Amino acid sequence: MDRSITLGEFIIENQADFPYANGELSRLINAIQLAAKVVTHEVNKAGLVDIIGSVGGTNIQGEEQQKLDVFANETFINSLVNREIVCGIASEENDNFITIQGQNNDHRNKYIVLMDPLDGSSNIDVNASVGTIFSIYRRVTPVGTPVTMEDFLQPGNLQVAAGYIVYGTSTIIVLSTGNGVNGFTLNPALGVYYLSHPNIKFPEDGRIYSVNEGGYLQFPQGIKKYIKYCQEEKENRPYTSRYIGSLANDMHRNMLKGGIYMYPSSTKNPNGKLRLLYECNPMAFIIEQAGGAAIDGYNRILDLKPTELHQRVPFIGALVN
Ligand code: P6P
Repeated sequence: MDRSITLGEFIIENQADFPYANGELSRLINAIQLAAKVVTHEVNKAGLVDIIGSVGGTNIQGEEQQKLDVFANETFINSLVNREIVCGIASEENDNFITIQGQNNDHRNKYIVLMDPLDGSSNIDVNASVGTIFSIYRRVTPVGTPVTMEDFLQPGNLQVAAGYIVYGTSTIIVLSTGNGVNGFTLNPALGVYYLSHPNIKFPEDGRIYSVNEGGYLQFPQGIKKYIKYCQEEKENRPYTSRYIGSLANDMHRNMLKGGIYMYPSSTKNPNGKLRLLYECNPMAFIIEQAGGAAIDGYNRILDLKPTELHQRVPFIGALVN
């Protein structure tokens, strides 16, 4: 069996794919893969040490912060801050963005990262899979000045890279720099990620639909009709319903097996629940690179102009056939 290349080798071989490349991609992705290893270690022993449960606080989303949320957030931030690439970070767990001055306090770093450090954290206490979602942009305000909100409120079509990590039966980093989607599986014994899912593309067809059907009565009529369509005994239906409550894990499965994920608007949540900047945009970038489509019900997610750091939008991500 030919040896799969490592994530590091892959990044170096494809460095030229990253706009304005001068080794920054490898340092940025290196920071992310390192943090993912540390989070993997904690996730895998969460049941054994006092890391499960709530820290007693709530984040800006009004969601109870689980200890692993806080640990993952701090791990990714610390890993990114020390690599002289990133000038700002926004996180689901932080009310405002973080300005990174750089080692000479000169704000010379060029990239910003937005992230959901622990996606699906309600799964922690029941030993179900969780994830991390990240989005990378080049700053738009002048290098040498502190980042501003303008740097973070860029439309998703300006992302230079995006990806997610799923902490499941194995840890996989799925990444795109705009030239296709590739997945890398961690060998925990060696601490090395190997290219395990080259050039991921949605299958031509799929029979999985993912939605929290508990919200059915509050969904728009069109979503209700589509859910009933999935359930009809006709042609190759009923489809299979799969929903794990982690966008990264649900979309990872649907991208590999073929399917649709929906978190629609509802009478309870007119803008849905998912956050545009660090859940929907990075997942939409990956989905489109894998041959799928991602909309808010009417508009392409990547074309939406953000107005707030933690704004929510309805989200539908699916294969296109
Ligand atoms: P619900 C996790 O909190 C998340 O943001 C997504 O990862 C996930 O798909 C969704 O919310 C689950 O929300 O309302 O179905 O529990």
